[in-house]
Amino acid sequence: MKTALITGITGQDGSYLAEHLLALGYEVHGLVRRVALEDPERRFARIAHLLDRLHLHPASLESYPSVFRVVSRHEFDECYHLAAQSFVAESFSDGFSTMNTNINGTHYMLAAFNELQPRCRFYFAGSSEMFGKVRETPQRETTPFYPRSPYGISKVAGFELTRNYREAYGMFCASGILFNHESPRRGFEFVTRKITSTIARIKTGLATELRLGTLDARRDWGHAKDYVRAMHLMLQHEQADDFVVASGEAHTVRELCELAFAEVDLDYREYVKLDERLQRPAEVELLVGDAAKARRVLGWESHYTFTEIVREMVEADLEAVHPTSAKAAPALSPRLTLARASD
Ligand code: F7E
Repeated sequence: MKTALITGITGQDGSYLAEHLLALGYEVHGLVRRVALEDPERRFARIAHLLDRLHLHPASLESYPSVFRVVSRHEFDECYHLAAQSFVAESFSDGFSTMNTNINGTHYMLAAFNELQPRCRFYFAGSSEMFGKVRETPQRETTPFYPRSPYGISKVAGFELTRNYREAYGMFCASGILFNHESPRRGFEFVTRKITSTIARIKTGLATELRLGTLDARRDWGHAKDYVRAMHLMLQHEQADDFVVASGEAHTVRELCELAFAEVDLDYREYVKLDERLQRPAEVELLVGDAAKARRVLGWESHYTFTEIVREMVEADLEAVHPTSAKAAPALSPRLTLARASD
């Protein structure tokens, strides 16, 4: 049985990856912030159904000693470093925190593993935001980076740190350059979930409009479930390498609105209002990836289409606002394997 450590296990990707690895027979550990342990109902909502099968360890990506402690006490075959401040707009408001968490946090993880478990395979969550003001279309592994936000800059730094540990110390370090990936577990601040959750509120009379910063930005949207399988495949490959993971299709925010509103027989033009306060100081106009290398080398393929993702998200948000079936909230298991307070 392999053992994996996931940072960011309470997030969208972390929760799907934990499910995937458990299904493959892994022993799954997660790093969680102490504040999350104090508020498990809310903070562990995405992993509530898995809690009695996970090993969670309190640590902060802002504290090297706390990361070092966890890595010194447990042996891991694979580490998936997903934790980050991942909201691009927020990185303009507080670039310093984004840089601190995303760059130093990655460096702490790499340094701790290099010191204590250099044979552990390491995955870094890179991002299409590293391409920013794109130099070529579609973007592939060889496309030069031109980040347009503190978030994008922090991911370029994390990517370069990861590559440097691979080249300098011979560690198995791989980066996924993942394009936007969504699901019903997406945070409400991201545009897909903002749209689908607001549609559910409009449909049930709880909201009357949807305010957005732009309708013209184009993104390559895939499903998070498909993308976590690519993360795992990267660490099974014989050689550490970097891979673009994308659907290869670009859609505008306008098309996303049109499709999502049409799911509930509404016309987006009657509800969507442009609000310049939601515009970013520097927008990334177009991202669309070429995942040919991941398909060819890893045998990765995606299962969900853009329409299926949008439909699933609208349906899930409608169900959340107005449940048709009385589903009991999963109770937190008393068997939750929490590391000791001193861990
Ligand atoms: O924005 C536009 C916005 O916040 C998508 C993160 O996972 O993917 C994500 O980054 C687009 C942008 O995601 C609103 O300006 C318009 O052009 O959903 P988003 P993102 O910034 O692309 C990458 C790959 C990551 O790595 C990131 O961590 O939609 N947009 N109006 C808006 N976006 C938001 N959030 N809210 C609006 O009102």
